[in-house]
Amino acid sequence: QAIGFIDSGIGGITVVREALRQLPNETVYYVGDTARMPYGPRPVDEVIEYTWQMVKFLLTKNIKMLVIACNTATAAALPSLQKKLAIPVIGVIAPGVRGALKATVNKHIGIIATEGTVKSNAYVNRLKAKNPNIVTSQLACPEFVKIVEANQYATVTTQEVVTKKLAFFNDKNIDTLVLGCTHFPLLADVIKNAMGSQVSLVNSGAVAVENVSAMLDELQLNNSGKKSLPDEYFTTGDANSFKQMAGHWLNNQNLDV
Ligand code: DGN
Repeated sequence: QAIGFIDSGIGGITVVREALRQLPNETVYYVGDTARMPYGPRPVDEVIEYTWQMVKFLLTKNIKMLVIACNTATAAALPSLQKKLAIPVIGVIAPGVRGALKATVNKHIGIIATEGTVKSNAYVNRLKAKNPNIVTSQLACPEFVKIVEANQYATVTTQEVVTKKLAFFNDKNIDTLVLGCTHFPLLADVIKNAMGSQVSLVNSGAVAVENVSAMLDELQLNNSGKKSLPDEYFTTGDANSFKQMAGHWLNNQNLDV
């Protein structure tokens, strides 16, 4: 049986990249709702509805575990999914919070995410619940999602846009920045250049895959032999451009889209 991954578009591929690295025996089924992205500006009810549509599709393919590889969908739909599904469901926000608490020394943490995730206050509430002394500053960066989906992640203009936007944090004294949108690890180099080497970047997807791994062990759901089913990728948008972009981020694999 495969592990299902869902995102509004290409961003969840950053989580899949970690899964393929950390869990090479496991089969990945991925759905990217590229035709209806971005989810960030959409009302919560709509995000919940679209998320359920992707989940229902994956359930017909008999997945054994679900990873919501999208912060916006995690903030909106994780509780209802966990309540109603019989399989384990893992989101990316709680892992991102843990990663940030582990990384920070001065307790000043920045969060960049979509409008939906920022509005939900999911990161801020969870960070404060774990440690009331944490100081947070969050910034919605919807334009970063567009840059990634347009495959513009390494241009000079992108660096300019990102540096200008992240100047917001110049007077915030943060030592840790949570990439609170799964699209953002694809801009990690550009974000690093903008923030400077003294700020640690937290990739919540990478921490989420550590969770998946632990849960597979605990529930004895590991695929112990070699991968027995091929990975499969699905998009509601253009299959060719998805194949090209996702393939690029997954070490030039020729993906079955
Ligand atoms: N990748 C998604 C996230 O992590 O929030 C959102 C991207 C989007 O739809 N705006």
